[in-house]
Amino acid sequence: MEITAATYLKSSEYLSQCPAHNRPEYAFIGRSNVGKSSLINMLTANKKLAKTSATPGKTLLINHFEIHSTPATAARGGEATWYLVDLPGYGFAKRSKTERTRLEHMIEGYVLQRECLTNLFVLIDSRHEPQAIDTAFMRWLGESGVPFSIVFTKADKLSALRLRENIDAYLARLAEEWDPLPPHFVTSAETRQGRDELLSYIEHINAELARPAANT
Ligand SMILES: Nc1nc2c(ncn2[C@@H]2O[C@H](COP(=O)(O)OP(=O)(O)OP(=O)(O)O)[C@@H](O)[C@H]2O)c(=O)[nH]1
Ligand SMILES: [Mg+2]
Repeated sequence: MEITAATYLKSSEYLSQCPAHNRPEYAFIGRSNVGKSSLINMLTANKKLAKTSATPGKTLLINHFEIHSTPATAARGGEATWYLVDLPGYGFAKRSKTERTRLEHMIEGYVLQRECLTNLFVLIDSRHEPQAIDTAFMRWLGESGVPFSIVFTKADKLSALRLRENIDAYLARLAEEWDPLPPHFVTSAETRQGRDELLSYIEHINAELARPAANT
């Protein structure tokens, strides 16, 4: 799939302010600073689309981007329009209790009630061991029936060997709880590793949703 246009649409504090839910929507979530905004920029090949920062806590609203794409081959269907959503990070200790609660409610309302949310990508820093905040979040998604996939980020910060070891260890830990494991991707916003895989995953889901049978 080729992205032909990617534009910022709007930032919302409440679900009711989000754009009309008439498109497939893919949202990015994870701890503060894990690389959500950078990944959106990497996928759309536009470094300025989503605001990134070396300081955690940059994204504070639900940010919608409208994406237009064309299929890799004609066999894969026609042009598509869909949304990418950049969400605030969770688990940033330096926020006030009031702000943390506000963000938690915002994220929870969005994740549970956004009707067109097709898939949530849960981002995990590939350098880190499993953290309770992430595994508990994924457990909650499973219990709530929210479809999600895992995206390991910042792969460029590790040697190929360490990367493989870390991801295998992470997946082994998840396998204690999940069968089958959620789909997973290994990415780097620096080297663009994982871009083709993520885009074809999205393309595949978009094509499934566009099939006439899905509309009846
Ligand atoms: N080396 C490397 N750095 C990355 C990568 N992805 C993100 N970063 C850096 O990590 C920092 C945080 O990136 P953001 O994309 O702003 O992270 P975020 O998850 O959107 O953060 P919040 O909005 O604060 O929750 C920035 O300094 C990025 O340049 C990556 O794949 N490789
Ligand atoms: Mg961000």
